[in-house]
Amino acid sequence: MTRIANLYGPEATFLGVPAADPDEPASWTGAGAAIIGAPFDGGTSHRPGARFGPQALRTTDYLPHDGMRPSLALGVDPLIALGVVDLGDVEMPSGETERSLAALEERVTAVAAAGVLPVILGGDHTIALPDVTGVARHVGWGRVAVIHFDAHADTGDTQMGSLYGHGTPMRRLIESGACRGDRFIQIGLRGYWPEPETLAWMAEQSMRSFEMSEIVARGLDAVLDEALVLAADDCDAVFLSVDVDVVDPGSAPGTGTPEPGGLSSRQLLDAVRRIAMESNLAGIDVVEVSPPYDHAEITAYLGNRVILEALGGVAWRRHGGRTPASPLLS
Ligand SMILES: [Mn+2]
Repeated sequence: MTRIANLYGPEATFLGVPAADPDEPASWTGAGAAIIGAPFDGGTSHRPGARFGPQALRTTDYLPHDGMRPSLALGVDPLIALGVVDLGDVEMPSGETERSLAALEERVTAVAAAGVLPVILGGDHTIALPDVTGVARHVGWGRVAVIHFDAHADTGDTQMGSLYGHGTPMRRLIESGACRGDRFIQIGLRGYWPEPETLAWMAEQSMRSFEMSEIVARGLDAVLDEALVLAADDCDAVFLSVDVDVVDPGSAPGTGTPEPGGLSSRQLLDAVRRIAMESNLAGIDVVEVSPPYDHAEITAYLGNRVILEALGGVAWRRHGGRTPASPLLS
């Protein structure tokens, strides 16, 4: 199969990083991280459009698309330091969920097995199932902790009668044993779903779900302290899954299931950076950016920066940037 640059748009790589061809391992196995587009929104329960997410996440920026992004805060350029490449999109036809998820799992598994950090651009949250599964196949079954930012738990048993959809991937992952329920950490839940039966199932798995009410009461820093300790306990790596709807719809309107009262953009960016700096990240996905519902590219800009903060933290950890505090503030 020839490389698919962007399934639904003109050819472009993430902020201009080099393109790599999945069928030519020499073009990507030496990279520190690889972008994988997952343009699938067949699992949405409400507003679609996340299939256009990968293209928006790759290209929404006012700076030159030159493959360089030196971080002011971290003193390191993650795209250069890690040698990030872009493998293009996986072919994921909206009407063929299982075929689409299998294709993505195969791609993520191959990237992880090569020792390259997979960074998957969604797509709706259905893709977390193949994303975490592929990483677990490399790191070890049940050896990956998940830190999951979301307004919703995504632990439904079924979604409109289907096992696969953006409301069910976290249950499928725990059922399969790819990751442990008691190392599954959720941050930002709120609103009016799921129902008590699903909450009871989550409690049986010993999932740790930090609802917005707890974050407001304790502060996000204290929550992250606890989350990072739990994620590092008897696991070998962390998968970071960021559903952009964890952020308040006022700052992230372009998404399928907006739930008022979320994190600020600043909180999410700082949290993602800190997790990447303090964890052994083995995979990242950023999901549920739906450009047709966006305004002034607010959500696409945020998603692009979430990816850069995550990569920045990884680069800082691996390559030793300067201390994160700005000298101007000392
Ligand atoms: Mn989600």
